Amino acid sequence: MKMFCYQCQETAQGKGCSVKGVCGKTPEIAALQDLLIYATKGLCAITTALRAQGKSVEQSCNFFITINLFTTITNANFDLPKLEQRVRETVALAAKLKRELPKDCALPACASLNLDSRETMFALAESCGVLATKNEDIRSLRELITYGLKGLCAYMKHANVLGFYDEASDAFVQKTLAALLDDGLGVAELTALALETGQYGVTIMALLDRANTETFGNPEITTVDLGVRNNPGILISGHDLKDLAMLLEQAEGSGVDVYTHSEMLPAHYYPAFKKYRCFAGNYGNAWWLQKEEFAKFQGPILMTTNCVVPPLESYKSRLFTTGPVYVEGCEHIEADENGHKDFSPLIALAKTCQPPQELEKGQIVGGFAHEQVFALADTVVSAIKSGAIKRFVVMAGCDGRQKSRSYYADFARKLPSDTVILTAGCAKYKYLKLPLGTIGDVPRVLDAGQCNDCYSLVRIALKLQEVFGLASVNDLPIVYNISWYEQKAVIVLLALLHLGVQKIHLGPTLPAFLSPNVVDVLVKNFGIAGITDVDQDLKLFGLA
Ligand code: FSO
Ligand code: SF4
Repeated sequence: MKMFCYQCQETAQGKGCSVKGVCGKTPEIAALQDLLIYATKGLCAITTALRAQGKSVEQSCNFFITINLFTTITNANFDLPKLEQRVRETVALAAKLKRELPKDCALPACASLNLDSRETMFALAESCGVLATKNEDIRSLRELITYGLKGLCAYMKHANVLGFYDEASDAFVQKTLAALLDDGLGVAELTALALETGQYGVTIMALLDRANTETFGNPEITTVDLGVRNNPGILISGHDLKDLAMLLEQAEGSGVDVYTHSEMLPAHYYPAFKKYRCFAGNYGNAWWLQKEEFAKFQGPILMTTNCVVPPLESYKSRLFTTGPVYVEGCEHIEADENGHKDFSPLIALAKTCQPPQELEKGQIVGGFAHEQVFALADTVVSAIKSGAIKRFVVMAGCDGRQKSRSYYADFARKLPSDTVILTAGCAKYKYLKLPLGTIGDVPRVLDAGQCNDCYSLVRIALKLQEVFGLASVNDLPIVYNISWYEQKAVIVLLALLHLGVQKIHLGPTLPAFLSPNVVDVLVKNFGIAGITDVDQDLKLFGLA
Protein backbone atom coordinates (compact mmCIF):
# COMPACT_ATOMS: atom_id res chain seq x y z
CA MET A 1 0.00 0.00 0.00
CA LYS A 2 1.12 3.53 -0.75
CA MET A 3 1.05 6.37 1.74
CA PHE A 4 2.07 9.99 1.82
CA CYS A 5 2.45 12.08 4.95
CA TYR A 6 4.62 15.13 5.56
CA GLN A 7 2.87 16.69 8.52
CA CYS A 8 5.73 16.53 11.04
CA GLN A 9 9.33 17.70 11.13
CA GLU A 10 10.77 14.19 11.14
CA THR A 11 9.21 13.25 7.82
CA ALA A 12 11.39 10.90 5.73
CA GLN A 13 14.32 12.66 4.05
CA GLY A 14 12.70 15.99 4.81
CA LYS A 15 10.21 15.32 2.01
CA GLY A 16 7.47 12.88 3.01
CA CYS A 17 6.93 9.42 4.47
CA SER A 18 5.87 7.21 1.57
CA VAL A 19 6.73 3.67 2.66
CA LYS A 20 6.18 3.78 6.41
CA GLY A 21 6.09 6.66 8.87
CA VAL A 22 9.31 7.54 10.68
CA CYS A 23 6.92 7.81 13.64
CA GLY A 24 5.88 4.16 13.19
CA LYS A 25 2.66 4.89 11.31
CA THR A 26 1.85 2.09 8.85
CA PRO A 27 0.38 2.77 5.39
CA GLU A 28 -2.93 1.32 6.66
CA ILE A 29 -3.04 3.74 9.60
CA ALA A 30 -2.06 6.60 7.27
CA ALA A 31 -4.87 5.64 4.88
CA LEU A 32 -7.53 5.61 7.59
CA GLN A 33 -6.28 8.91 9.01
CA ASP A 34 -6.55 10.48 5.55
CA LEU A 35 -10.01 9.02 5.21
CA LEU A 36 -11.01 10.28 8.65
CA ILE A 37 -10.02 13.82 7.66
CA TYR A 38 -11.91 13.44 4.35
CA ALA A 39 -15.06 12.15 6.06
CA THR A 40 -14.76 14.91 8.66
CA LYS A 41 -14.65 17.50 5.88
CA GLY A 42 -17.95 16.07 4.67
CA LEU A 43 -19.42 16.26 8.15
CA CYS A 44 -18.16 19.85 8.47
CA ALA A 45 -19.77 20.79 5.14
CA ILE A 46 -23.07 19.59 6.65
CA THR A 47 -22.67 21.41 10.00
CA THR A 48 -21.66 24.57 8.13
CA ALA A 49 -24.77 24.29 5.91
CA LEU A 50 -26.90 23.75 9.03
CA ARG A 51 -25.52 26.91 10.64
CA ALA A 52 -26.08 28.84 7.40
CA GLN A 53 -29.74 27.85 7.67
CA GLY A 54 -29.92 29.17 11.22
CA LYS A 55 -29.92 25.73 12.83
CA SER A 56 -27.72 24.97 15.82
CA VAL A 57 -25.09 22.27 15.99
CA GLU A 58 -24.93 20.26 19.19
CA GLN A 59 -21.91 20.61 21.42
CA SER A 60 -21.40 16.85 21.28
CA CYS A 61 -21.03 17.11 17.49
CA ASN A 62 -18.51 19.94 17.79
CA PHE A 63 -16.56 17.86 20.30
CA PHE A 64 -16.70 14.82 18.01
CA ILE A 65 -15.14 16.85 15.17
CA THR A 66 -12.51 18.30 17.50
CA ILE A 67 -11.47 14.79 18.56
CA ASN A 68 -11.33 13.62 14.93
CA LEU A 69 -8.74 16.25 14.14
CA PHE A 70 -6.81 15.62 17.35
CA THR A 71 -6.80 11.88 16.60
CA THR A 72 -4.82 12.38 13.39
CA ILE A 73 -2.06 14.45 14.99
CA THR A 74 1.43 12.91 14.97
CA ASN A 75 1.95 10.18 17.59
CA ALA A 76 -1.61 9.98 18.91
CA ASN A 77 -3.41 7.01 17.35
CA PHE A 78 -1.77 3.77 16.28
CA ASP A 79 -4.91 1.62 16.48
CA LEU A 80 -6.34 0.51 13.12
CA PRO A 81 -9.67 -0.96 14.36
CA LYS A 82 -10.29 2.16 16.43
CA LEU A 83 -9.63 4.42 13.42
CA GLU A 84 -11.95 2.33 11.27
CA GLN A 85 -14.66 2.64 13.91
CA ARG A 86 -14.12 6.40 14.07
CA VAL A 87 -14.46 6.77 10.28
CA ARG A 88 -17.70 4.76 10.36
CA GLU A 89 -19.08 6.84 13.24
CA THR A 90 -18.25 10.02 11.29
CA VAL A 91 -20.05 8.77 8.18
CA ALA A 92 -23.06 7.74 10.29
CA LEU A 93 -23.22 11.12 12.04
CA ALA A 94 -23.01 12.89 8.66
CA ALA A 95 -25.86 10.76 7.30
CA LYS A 96 -27.99 11.57 10.36
CA LEU A 97 -27.38 15.34 10.25
CA LYS A 98 -27.84 15.52 6.49
CA ARG A 99 -31.49 14.61 6.98
CA GLU A 100 -31.98 18.01 8.64
CA LEU A 101 -30.96 19.76 5.41
CA PRO A 102 -33.17 20.33 2.35
CA LYS A 103 -32.68 17.62 -0.28
CA ASP A 104 -31.34 20.07 -2.87
CA CYS A 105 -28.60 21.42 -0.57
CA ALA A 106 -25.28 21.25 -2.47
CA LEU A 107 -22.79 19.11 -0.57
CA PRO A 108 -19.41 17.58 -1.48
CA ALA A 109 -19.07 13.86 -2.22
CA CYS A 110 -17.43 13.21 1.15
CA ALA A 111 -20.68 14.20 2.89
CA SER A 112 -22.28 10.98 1.60
CA LEU A 113 -19.68 8.23 1.84
CA ASN A 114 -20.63 4.64 1.43
CA LEU A 115 -18.10 2.36 3.09
CA ASP A 116 -18.73 -1.34 3.23
CA SER A 117 -15.42 -3.18 3.72
CA ARG A 118 -12.05 -2.02 4.97
CA GLU A 119 -10.80 -2.57 1.39
CA THR A 120 -13.31 0.01 0.14
CA MET A 121 -11.92 2.38 2.72
CA PHE A 122 -8.33 1.82 1.63
CA ALA A 123 -9.27 2.28 -2.02
CA LEU A 124 -11.06 5.54 -1.28
CA ALA A 125 -8.21 6.77 0.91
CA GLU A 126 -5.86 6.57 -2.09
CA SER A 127 -7.84 9.26 -3.84
CA CYS A 128 -8.40 11.64 -0.94
CA GLY A 129 -4.99 12.04 0.70
CA VAL A 130 -2.58 14.97 0.61
CA LEU A 131 -1.48 14.33 -3.00
CA ALA A 132 -5.05 14.54 -4.28
CA THR A 133 -4.40 18.29 -4.59
CA LYS A 134 -2.17 18.54 -7.64
CA ASN A 135 -1.09 22.20 -7.49
CA GLU A 136 1.91 22.34 -5.15
CA ASP A 137 1.13 25.76 -3.66
CA ILE A 138 -2.57 25.07 -3.10
CA ARG A 139 -1.66 21.73 -1.52
CA SER A 140 0.90 23.46 0.69
CA LEU A 141 -1.58 26.05 1.96
CA ARG A 142 -4.37 23.51 2.40
CA GLU A 143 -2.07 21.34 4.50
CA LEU A 144 -0.71 24.32 6.47
CA ILE A 145 -4.30 25.17 7.42
CA THR A 146 -5.24 21.54 8.13
CA TYR A 147 -2.26 21.08 10.46
CA GLY A 148 -2.99 24.39 12.15
CA LEU A 149 -6.57 23.22 12.72
CA LYS A 150 -5.33 19.91 14.14
CA GLY A 151 -3.17 21.77 16.65
CA LEU A 152 -5.99 24.16 17.45
CA CYS A 153 -8.34 21.23 18.09
CA ALA A 154 -5.85 19.63 20.46
CA TYR A 155 -5.93 22.76 22.60
CA MET A 156 -9.68 23.16 22.18
CA LYS A 157 -10.22 19.63 23.50
CA HIS A 158 -8.35 20.45 26.73
CA ALA A 159 -10.48 23.56 27.24
CA ASN A 160 -13.69 21.65 26.42
CA VAL A 161 -13.10 18.90 28.99
CA LEU A 162 -12.77 21.62 31.63
CA GLY A 163 -16.16 23.04 30.59
CA PHE A 164 -14.89 25.94 28.45
CA TYR A 165 -16.30 26.27 24.92
CA ASP A 166 -16.28 28.76 22.10
CA GLU A 167 -18.97 28.06 19.50
CA ALA A 168 -17.50 30.69 17.11
CA SER A 169 -14.21 28.77 17.04
CA ASP A 170 -15.99 25.46 16.43
CA ALA A 171 -17.91 27.07 13.57
CA PHE A 172 -14.67 28.49 12.15
CA VAL A 173 -12.87 25.12 12.32
CA GLN A 174 -15.73 23.39 10.54
CA LYS A 175 -16.28 26.06 7.92
CA THR A 176 -12.56 26.19 7.17
CA LEU A 177 -12.10 22.44 6.96
CA ALA A 178 -15.01 22.23 4.53
CA ALA A 179 -13.58 25.16 2.53
CA LEU A 180 -10.40 23.15 1.87
CA LEU A 181 -12.46 21.16 -0.65
CA ASP A 182 -13.28 24.32 -2.57
CA ASP A 183 -11.24 24.54 -5.77
CA GLY A 184 -12.32 28.15 -6.12
CA LEU A 185 -9.97 29.22 -3.32
CA GLY A 186 -6.59 30.27 -4.68
CA VAL A 187 -3.28 31.22 -3.07
CA ALA A 188 -4.46 34.64 -1.86
CA GLU A 189 -7.66 33.33 -0.25
CA LEU A 190 -5.91 30.37 1.37
CA THR A 191 -3.10 32.58 2.71
CA ALA A 192 -5.73 34.81 4.33
CA LEU A 193 -7.45 31.72 5.73
CA ALA A 194 -4.15 30.50 7.22
CA LEU A 195 -3.74 33.82 9.05
CA GLU A 196 -7.35 33.69 10.21
CA THR A 197 -6.61 30.21 11.55
CA GLY A 198 -3.82 31.87 13.55
CA GLN A 199 -6.33 34.39 14.91
CA TYR A 200 -8.52 31.55 16.18
CA GLY A 201 -5.37 29.90 17.49
CA VAL A 202 -4.89 32.92 19.76
CA THR A 203 -8.56 32.75 20.84
CA ILE A 204 -8.29 29.08 21.72
CA MET A 205 -4.97 29.36 23.52
CA ALA A 206 -6.49 32.22 25.53
CA LEU A 207 -9.55 30.05 26.26
CA LEU A 208 -7.36 27.15 27.38
CA ASP A 209 -5.30 29.50 29.53
CA ARG A 210 -8.51 30.67 31.20
CA ALA A 211 -9.74 27.08 31.57
CA ASN A 212 -6.49 25.96 33.18
CA THR A 213 -5.98 28.94 35.46
CA GLU A 214 -9.61 29.23 36.58
CA THR A 215 -9.70 25.49 37.31
CA PHE A 216 -6.23 24.89 38.73
CA GLY A 217 -4.97 28.38 39.71
CA ASN A 218 -2.20 30.50 38.23
CA PRO A 219 1.15 28.72 37.81
CA GLU A 220 3.72 29.90 40.35
CA ILE A 221 7.47 29.48 40.78
CA THR A 222 7.98 25.87 41.77
CA THR A 223 10.90 23.58 42.40
CA VAL A 224 10.32 20.11 40.96
CA ASP A 225 12.18 16.99 42.09
CA LEU A 226 13.82 14.88 39.41
CA GLY A 227 14.69 11.89 41.59
CA VAL A 228 12.52 8.98 42.76
CA ARG A 229 10.88 7.87 45.97
CA ASN A 230 10.58 4.35 47.42
CA ASN A 231 6.91 3.69 46.56
CA PRO A 232 5.67 2.18 43.32
CA GLY A 233 4.61 4.86 40.87
CA ILE A 234 2.38 5.77 37.95
CA LEU A 235 3.88 7.90 35.19
CA ILE A 236 1.57 10.33 33.40
CA SER A 237 2.49 11.99 30.11
CA GLY A 238 0.84 14.19 27.50
CA HIS A 239 -0.93 17.50 28.08
CA ASP A 240 -4.31 16.75 29.71
CA LEU A 241 -4.45 18.35 33.16
CA LYS A 242 -7.96 17.07 33.89
CA ASP A 243 -6.75 13.49 33.52
CA LEU A 244 -3.95 14.29 35.96
CA ALA A 245 -6.41 15.84 38.43
CA MET A 246 -8.55 12.68 38.40
CA LEU A 247 -5.53 10.40 38.70
CA LEU A 248 -4.11 12.31 41.69
CA GLU A 249 -7.47 12.27 43.44
CA GLN A 250 -7.73 8.51 43.02
CA ALA A 251 -4.08 7.69 43.82
CA GLU A 252 -3.92 9.80 47.01
CA GLY A 253 -3.57 7.56 50.06
CA SER A 254 -3.15 4.40 47.96
CA GLY A 255 0.59 4.07 48.59
CA VAL A 256 1.25 4.74 44.92
CA ASP A 257 3.06 7.90 43.77
CA VAL A 258 2.38 9.85 40.58
CA TYR A 259 5.23 11.19 38.43
CA THR A 260 5.03 13.45 35.39
CA HIS A 261 6.79 12.87 32.09
CA SER A 262 7.58 15.25 29.21
CA GLU A 263 4.80 17.83 28.68
CA MET A 264 3.09 16.97 31.97
CA LEU A 265 5.99 18.54 33.92
CA PRO A 266 4.34 22.01 34.09
CA ALA A 267 1.45 20.51 36.08
CA HIS A 268 3.71 20.88 39.12
CA TYR A 269 3.48 24.66 38.75
CA TYR A 270 -0.30 24.79 39.37
CA PRO A 271 -1.45 25.43 42.96
CA ALA A 272 -4.32 22.90 42.74
CA PHE A 273 -2.00 19.90 42.49
CA LYS A 274 0.33 20.85 45.33
CA LYS A 275 -1.93 19.43 48.03
CA TYR A 276 -1.44 15.83 46.86
CA ARG A 277 1.20 14.01 48.84
CA CYS A 278 1.34 11.32 46.16
CA PHE A 279 2.46 13.87 43.54
CA ALA A 280 6.13 12.97 43.46
CA GLY A 281 8.12 14.80 40.78
CA ASN A 282 9.15 14.65 37.16
CA TYR A 283 10.66 11.49 35.69
CA GLY A 284 12.73 11.66 32.52
CA ASN A 285 12.74 14.02 29.60
CA ALA A 286 10.94 14.82 26.37
CA TRP A 287 8.63 12.37 24.58
CA TRP A 288 11.21 10.85 22.23
CA LEU A 289 13.20 9.30 25.08
CA GLN A 290 10.19 7.33 26.27
CA LYS A 291 11.32 3.89 25.08
CA GLU A 292 14.32 3.98 27.41
CA GLU A 293 12.63 5.83 30.23
CA PHE A 294 9.32 3.92 30.30
CA ALA A 295 11.23 0.63 30.45
CA LYS A 296 13.07 1.85 33.55
CA PHE A 297 10.03 3.33 35.23
CA GLN A 298 8.76 -0.17 36.13
CA GLY A 299 5.19 0.95 36.89
CA PRO A 300 2.09 1.79 34.79
CA ILE A 301 2.26 4.67 32.34
CA LEU A 302 -0.72 6.78 31.25
CA MET A 303 -0.56 8.60 27.89
CA THR A 304 -3.18 11.36 27.86
CA THR A 305 -2.26 12.91 24.48
CA ASN A 306 0.50 12.69 21.92
CA CYS A 307 3.39 12.03 21.83
CA VAL A 308 3.21 8.25 22.28
CA VAL A 309 5.54 6.06 20.23
CA PRO A 310 4.81 2.42 19.37
CA PRO A 311 5.83 0.72 22.64
CA LEU A 312 8.50 -1.89 23.31
CA GLU A 313 7.29 -5.26 24.58
CA SER A 314 9.20 -4.59 27.82
CA TYR A 315 6.59 -2.07 28.96
CA LYS A 316 3.65 -2.46 26.54
CA SER A 317 1.53 -4.30 29.13
CA ARG A 318 2.06 -1.36 31.51
CA LEU A 319 1.08 1.30 28.95
CA PHE A 320 -2.47 2.70 29.24
CA THR A 321 -4.01 5.24 26.90
CA THR A 322 -6.87 7.69 27.26
CA GLY A 323 -8.52 10.54 25.33
CA PRO A 324 -7.44 10.69 21.66
CA VAL A 325 -4.53 8.27 22.23
CA TYR A 326 -4.85 4.66 21.11
CA VAL A 327 -2.23 1.96 20.74
CA GLU A 328 -3.49 -1.41 19.55
CA GLY A 329 -3.09 -3.93 22.38
CA CYS A 330 -2.92 -1.36 25.20
CA GLU A 331 -5.80 -0.80 27.64
CA HIS A 332 -7.72 2.39 26.94
CA ILE A 333 -9.43 4.23 29.80
CA GLU A 334 -12.73 5.75 28.61
CA ALA A 335 -14.56 8.59 30.33
CA ASP A 336 -18.11 7.88 31.53
CA GLU A 337 -21.01 10.11 30.49
CA ASN A 338 -19.99 12.66 33.16
CA GLY A 339 -16.40 12.80 31.99
CA HIS A 340 -15.17 10.76 34.96
CA LYS A 341 -12.36 8.27 34.35
CA ASP A 342 -11.68 5.26 36.53
CA PHE A 343 -7.92 4.84 36.90
CA SER A 344 -8.17 1.94 39.39
CA PRO A 345 -6.62 -0.55 36.87
CA LEU A 346 -3.44 1.55 36.90
CA ILE A 347 -3.40 1.89 40.68
CA ALA A 348 -3.95 -1.86 41.14
CA LEU A 349 -1.18 -2.68 38.67
CA ALA A 350 1.20 -0.16 40.27
CA LYS A 351 0.83 -1.94 43.62
CA THR A 352 2.35 -5.07 42.05
CA CYS A 353 5.29 -3.16 40.53
CA GLN A 354 8.72 -2.15 41.79
CA PRO A 355 9.41 1.55 42.45
CA PRO A 356 10.91 3.42 39.49
CA GLN A 357 14.63 3.13 38.79
CA GLU A 358 16.38 6.41 39.40
CA LEU A 359 17.40 8.24 36.22
CA GLU A 360 18.87 11.33 37.80
CA LYS A 361 18.90 13.40 40.97
CA GLY A 362 18.32 17.07 41.46
CA GLN A 363 15.66 19.69 40.93
CA ILE A 364 14.48 22.12 38.31
CA VAL A 365 12.59 25.40 38.68
CA GLY A 366 9.66 26.52 36.54
CA GLY A 367 6.28 28.20 36.69
CA PHE A 368 6.99 31.47 34.87
CA ALA A 369 3.60 31.85 33.24
CA HIS A 370 2.15 35.33 32.68
CA GLU A 371 0.80 36.12 36.16
CA GLN A 372 3.98 34.97 37.88
CA VAL A 373 6.15 37.03 35.53
CA PHE A 374 3.86 40.06 36.00
CA ALA A 375 4.40 39.67 39.75
CA LEU A 376 8.15 39.89 39.07
CA ALA A 377 7.72 42.79 36.63
CA ASP A 378 9.60 45.33 38.78
CA THR A 379 12.64 43.08 39.07
CA VAL A 380 12.61 42.22 35.37
CA VAL A 381 12.09 45.81 34.22
CA SER A 382 14.86 47.18 36.43
CA ALA A 383 17.19 44.41 35.21
CA ILE A 384 16.44 45.48 31.63
CA LYS A 385 16.89 49.18 32.47
CA SER A 386 20.23 48.57 34.24
CA GLY A 387 21.45 46.50 31.29
CA ALA A 388 21.75 43.32 33.41
CA ILE A 389 19.28 41.69 30.99
CA LYS A 390 20.04 42.70 27.40
CA ARG A 391 17.98 40.23 25.42
CA PHE A 392 15.23 37.63 25.68
CA VAL A 393 15.36 34.63 23.41
CA VAL A 394 12.13 32.76 22.86
CA MET A 395 13.16 29.13 22.49
CA ALA A 396 9.81 27.41 22.66
CA GLY A 397 8.24 24.50 20.79
CA CYS A 398 8.99 20.83 20.53
CA ASP A 399 11.89 18.53 21.12
CA GLY A 400 12.60 15.60 18.81
CA ARG A 401 14.95 12.72 18.24
CA GLN A 402 17.03 14.03 15.35
CA LYS A 403 20.69 14.55 16.19
CA SER A 404 20.63 17.99 14.57
CA ARG A 405 18.51 19.17 17.50
CA SER A 406 21.65 19.30 19.67
CA TYR A 407 21.86 22.75 18.01
CA TYR A 408 19.37 24.05 20.60
CA ALA A 409 21.39 22.89 23.63
CA ASP A 410 24.57 24.33 22.08
CA PHE A 411 22.79 27.59 21.24
CA ALA A 412 21.57 27.90 24.86
CA ARG A 413 25.04 27.15 26.23
CA LYS A 414 26.71 29.77 24.02
CA LEU A 415 24.24 32.57 24.67
CA PRO A 416 25.81 35.58 26.40
CA SER A 417 25.20 35.62 30.16
CA ASP A 418 22.99 38.73 29.89
CA THR A 419 20.31 36.87 27.90
CA VAL A 420 17.23 35.13 29.28
CA ILE A 421 15.54 32.19 27.55
CA LEU A 422 11.74 32.22 27.51
CA THR A 423 10.50 28.70 26.91
CA ALA A 424 7.35 26.58 26.70
CA GLY A 425 6.70 23.13 25.26
CA CYS A 426 8.88 20.05 25.36
CA ALA A 427 11.68 21.96 23.57
CA LYS A 428 12.72 23.03 27.07
CA TYR A 429 14.35 19.69 27.82
CA LYS A 430 17.30 20.70 25.67
CA TYR A 431 18.32 23.44 28.14
CA LEU A 432 16.18 23.35 31.29
CA LYS A 433 18.67 21.16 33.10
CA LEU A 434 21.80 23.06 31.98
CA PRO A 435 23.54 25.12 34.69
CA LEU A 436 22.83 28.47 33.03
CA GLY A 437 22.55 30.36 36.32
CA THR A 438 20.58 33.51 37.12
CA ILE A 439 20.68 37.23 36.47
CA GLY A 440 20.15 38.67 39.93
CA ASP A 441 17.10 36.76 41.11
CA VAL A 442 15.89 35.91 37.61
CA PRO A 443 16.76 32.41 36.30
CA ARG A 444 18.22 32.45 32.77
CA VAL A 445 15.62 29.91 31.63
CA LEU A 446 12.04 30.90 32.36
CA ASP A 447 9.69 28.00 31.71
CA ALA A 448 6.10 29.13 31.16
CA GLY A 449 4.70 25.59 30.76
CA GLN A 450 3.38 23.40 27.97
CA CYS A 451 3.47 24.30 24.28
CA ASN A 452 -0.01 25.87 24.57
CA ASP A 453 1.48 28.18 27.21
CA CYS A 454 3.30 29.99 24.41
CA TYR A 455 0.25 32.16 24.96
CA SER A 456 1.91 33.21 28.24
CA LEU A 457 5.02 34.26 26.35
CA VAL A 458 2.85 36.45 24.13
CA ARG A 459 1.21 38.02 27.19
CA ILE A 460 4.65 38.69 28.67
CA ALA A 461 5.87 40.29 25.43
CA LEU A 462 2.76 42.49 25.23
CA LYS A 463 3.26 43.55 28.86
CA LEU A 464 6.87 44.54 28.19
CA GLN A 465 5.76 46.47 25.12
CA GLU A 466 3.28 48.36 27.31
CA VAL A 467 5.76 49.02 30.13
CA PHE A 468 8.38 50.37 27.73
CA GLY A 469 5.79 52.28 25.67
CA LEU A 470 6.86 50.71 22.39
CA ALA A 471 4.88 51.01 19.19
CA SER A 472 5.33 47.39 18.18
CA VAL A 473 6.02 44.08 19.83
CA ASN A 474 8.85 43.76 17.29
CA ASP A 475 10.66 46.71 18.91
CA LEU A 476 11.34 44.65 22.05
CA PRO A 477 14.77 43.10 22.65
CA ILE A 478 13.33 39.65 21.92
CA VAL A 479 14.50 37.16 19.30
CA TYR A 480 12.57 34.04 18.31
CA ASN A 481 14.42 30.79 17.73
CA ILE A 482 11.65 28.21 17.73
CA SER A 483 11.86 24.46 17.23
CA TRP A 484 8.94 22.53 15.86
CA TYR A 485 7.96 18.90 15.53
CA GLU A 486 4.23 18.39 15.15
CA GLN A 487 0.99 20.19 14.37
CA LYS A 488 0.49 22.03 17.67
CA ALA A 489 3.61 23.96 16.80
CA VAL A 490 1.93 24.89 13.51
CA ILE A 491 -0.96 26.60 15.28
CA VAL A 492 1.46 28.35 17.64
CA LEU A 493 3.38 29.64 14.61
CA LEU A 494 0.20 30.82 12.85
CA ALA A 495 -0.90 32.51 16.09
CA LEU A 496 2.41 34.39 16.33
CA LEU A 497 2.10 35.47 12.69
CA HIS A 498 -1.42 36.69 13.30
CA LEU A 499 -0.10 38.79 16.21
CA GLY A 500 2.39 40.39 13.84
CA VAL A 501 5.54 38.84 15.28
CA GLN A 502 8.32 39.17 12.69
CA LYS A 503 11.60 37.39 12.01
CA ILE A 504 10.80 34.06 13.62
CA HIS A 505 13.51 31.48 13.05
CA LEU A 506 12.13 27.99 12.72
CA GLY A 507 14.11 24.78 12.94
CA PRO A 508 15.72 22.36 12.84
CA THR A 509 14.30 22.34 9.28
CA LEU A 510 11.51 24.29 7.64
CA PRO A 511 8.31 22.27 7.16
CA ALA A 512 8.37 19.97 4.13
CA PHE A 513 4.75 20.91 3.48
CA LEU A 514 5.69 24.52 2.70
CA SER A 515 6.25 24.83 -1.05
CA PRO A 516 9.04 27.20 -2.24
CA ASN A 517 6.43 29.81 -3.21
CA VAL A 518 4.68 29.64 0.17
CA VAL A 519 8.05 29.93 1.94
CA ASP A 520 8.67 32.97 -0.21
CA VAL A 521 5.41 34.58 0.96
CA LEU A 522 6.36 33.88 4.60
CA VAL A 523 9.86 35.29 4.11
CA LYS A 524 8.63 38.45 2.37
CA ASN A 525 5.73 39.21 4.71
CA PHE A 526 7.02 37.93 8.05
CA GLY A 527 10.79 37.58 7.73
CA ILE A 528 10.57 33.89 8.61
CA ALA A 529 13.87 32.03 8.31
CA GLY A 530 15.41 28.69 9.14
CA ILE A 531 18.52 28.06 11.23
CA THR A 532 22.11 27.52 10.15
CA ASP A 533 24.82 26.77 12.70
CA VAL A 534 25.05 28.04 16.25
CA ASP A 535 27.90 30.55 15.81
CA GLN A 536 26.51 31.99 12.62
CA ASP A 537 23.01 32.32 14.09
CA LEU A 538 24.31 33.93 17.29
CA LYS A 539 25.97 36.59 15.10
CA LEU A 540 22.85 36.99 13.00
CA PHE A 541 20.75 37.57 16.14
CA GLY A 542 23.32 40.08 17.42
CA LEU A 543 24.15 37.76 20.30
CA ALA A 544 27.85 37.27 19.60
FE1 FSO B 1 5.96 18.25 22.71
FE2 FSO B 1 4.69 16.15 21.57
FE3 FSO B 1 3.58 19.91 23.47
FE4 FSO B 1 3.89 18.55 20.83
S1 FSO B 1 5.09 16.48 23.68
S2 FSO B 1 5.89 17.63 20.69
S3 FSO B 1 4.15 20.62 20.06
O1 FSO B 1 3.11 16.90 21.30
O2 FSO B 1 2.62 19.20 22.04
O3 FSO B 1 5.45 20.11 23.05
FE1 SF4 C 1 6.02 10.68 8.69
FE2 SF4 C 1 5.59 12.51 10.56
FE3 SF4 C 1 3.61 11.67 9.05
FE4 SF4 C 1 4.67 10.08 10.90
S1 SF4 C 1 3.53 11.98 11.23
S2 SF4 C 1 4.13 9.50 8.82
S3 SF4 C 1 6.85 10.67 10.76
S4 SF4 C 1 5.40 12.83 8.38
